[in-house]
Amino acid sequence: MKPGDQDLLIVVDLQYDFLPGGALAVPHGDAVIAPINRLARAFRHVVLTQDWHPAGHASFASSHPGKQPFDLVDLHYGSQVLWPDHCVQGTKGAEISGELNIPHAQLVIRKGYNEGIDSYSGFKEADRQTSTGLEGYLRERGFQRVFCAGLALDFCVAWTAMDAASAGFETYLIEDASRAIDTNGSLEKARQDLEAAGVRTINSAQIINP
Ligand code: VGL
Ligand code: ZN
Repeated sequence: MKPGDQDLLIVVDLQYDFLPGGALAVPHGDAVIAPINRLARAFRHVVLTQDWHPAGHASFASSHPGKQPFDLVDLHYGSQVLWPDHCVQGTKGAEISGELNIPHAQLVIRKGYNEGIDSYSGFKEADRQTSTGLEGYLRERGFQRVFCAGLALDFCVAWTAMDAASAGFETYLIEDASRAIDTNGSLEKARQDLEAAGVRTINSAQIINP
């Protein structure tokens, strides 16, 4: 499993708003920082994703009068979980954590910047049509295997991994380097969807101490 030149690590949404004290803090989200820093040293190629919403984004409960965070609404592309305002462009909460130590990361791909469409996946927005361009980048770079880790396991990490798999990359989700939000059964559902998509779950020890 030792990473080679055609392997890519995607570090998903390691931003202050998903860390303790943040607007949408993932329980124990900070526990992923040390394993991700260790993993990143084993990968020559690393890409970061960054959730990057305009104020008033359609995924914010505050944009829907009478709704609360974690409620569901129907948007034009389907069902959408509503969130507290988070990762607003240019704010501290949207910054990638300074504790992440990956100076060799090659690309930061932003997502969720279209006001009316959410984007859990680093590849494709929630309308399942609009592309971020990441698939073309990975293809052009010649990567074959994609390893995903970060926050949150049941949303942005899962969707990114599933889209990597459906784009034809051999895809792994590194469980001990990810943490879930787990709202309304989302973690169990993500596990089923990941398995159905052919994403393999592994632990960082299988990469670092093979
Ligand atoms: C995420 C909910 C809303 C994530 C992003 O990074 O998993 N979750 N926006
Ligand atoms: Zn978001």
